[in-house]
Amino acid sequence: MSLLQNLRRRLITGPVMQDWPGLIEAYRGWLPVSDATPVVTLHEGATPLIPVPSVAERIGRGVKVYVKYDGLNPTGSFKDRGMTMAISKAKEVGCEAVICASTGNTSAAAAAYARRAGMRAFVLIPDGYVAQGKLAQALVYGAEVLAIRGNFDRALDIVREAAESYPVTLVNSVNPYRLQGQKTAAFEVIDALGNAPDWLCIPMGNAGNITAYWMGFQEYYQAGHSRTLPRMMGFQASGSAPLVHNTTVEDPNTIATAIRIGNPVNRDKALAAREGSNGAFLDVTDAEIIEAYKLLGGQEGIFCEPASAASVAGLLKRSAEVPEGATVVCVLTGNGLKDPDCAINNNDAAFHTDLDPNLETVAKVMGF
Ligand code: AN7
Repeated sequence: MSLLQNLRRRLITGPVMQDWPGLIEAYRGWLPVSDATPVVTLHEGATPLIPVPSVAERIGRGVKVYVKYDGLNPTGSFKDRGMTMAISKAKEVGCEAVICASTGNTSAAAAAYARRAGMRAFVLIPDGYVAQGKLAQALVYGAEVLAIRGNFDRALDIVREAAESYPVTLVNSVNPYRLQGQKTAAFEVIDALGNAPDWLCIPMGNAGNITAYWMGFQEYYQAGHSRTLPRMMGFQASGSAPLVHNTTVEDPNTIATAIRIGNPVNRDKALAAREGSNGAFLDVTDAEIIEAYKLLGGQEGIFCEPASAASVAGLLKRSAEVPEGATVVCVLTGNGLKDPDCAINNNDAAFHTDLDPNLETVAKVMGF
């Protein structure tokens, strides 16, 4: 039975998804693992590809738009895809501690998988710039959290040096196993659509994910699982857009703290993905990010974090260029629950407070 048939069988038999084994088992033949690799998994992957008609309607011309909702992974972001691989490979060689710098999601995923594997997890974060949900996760998952007076880029410099000097394995996306795991998201998109989309819209921070998707699309294409390759459309926040402007940003700033990164480590690979796919990079303002964030939440029932909404904001900004009848996939990299402060401060909800506790008052507010 081919891998694809095997996957389909998994998806249509028995209680829904009950036997999804996690992405290493599902895509074992495509990943650098062997029988000697102890698989550390939280059964990540197999996230849904959801149509978003309200976004498609804004573009018109028969364009179909889906979101790849990777915020439904076990720790709430796409980082789990890379971390199951990085931690499994670290465990394979007897590693006892891992370290990462993080704007939040990597730290949550590293902590969860490392602790599950019985390792210590050290995470360096920019003090005051990590969303509450992510910080809560790192603490609950048992990481040793070091908040520095400095931004993500500085934290990454430090952990790279630490990994050279001390017995700790670096699990940022400079670790090649991370991207290997993350490329499976592209496999899932093709498995779901039967072909690659015309456009793949994705937020960029360190640009590991765009690199991994491009790798995955190319591998499936070369194996004949897709007839086409997508254009890779990468988006950054205007206050933190080093790839868009081909520069380094000393003091990046955006409401989308996940992608508050001024000097992306995967810069060259991201540029190669853009070149190779005839893609494009563009920046979106915080206001545009929040508009897309509210549209997804309020019209589609899909709650993502602001960094993730950059993919939809970017698509809407470039909508005039989408070919008629095209299929577009926007990657929603993280769950909205990660950043409750952003949600509370950016919504158009009717939130009535301090009401008298009786039916009359409630009915009056309801307009009855
Ligand atoms: C929700 O957690 O860099 O371009 O330290 O959390 O692969 O870096 C997070 C990045 C997009 C950007 N969306 O991905 C970290 C971190 C969300 C993210 C990105 C991140 P890359």
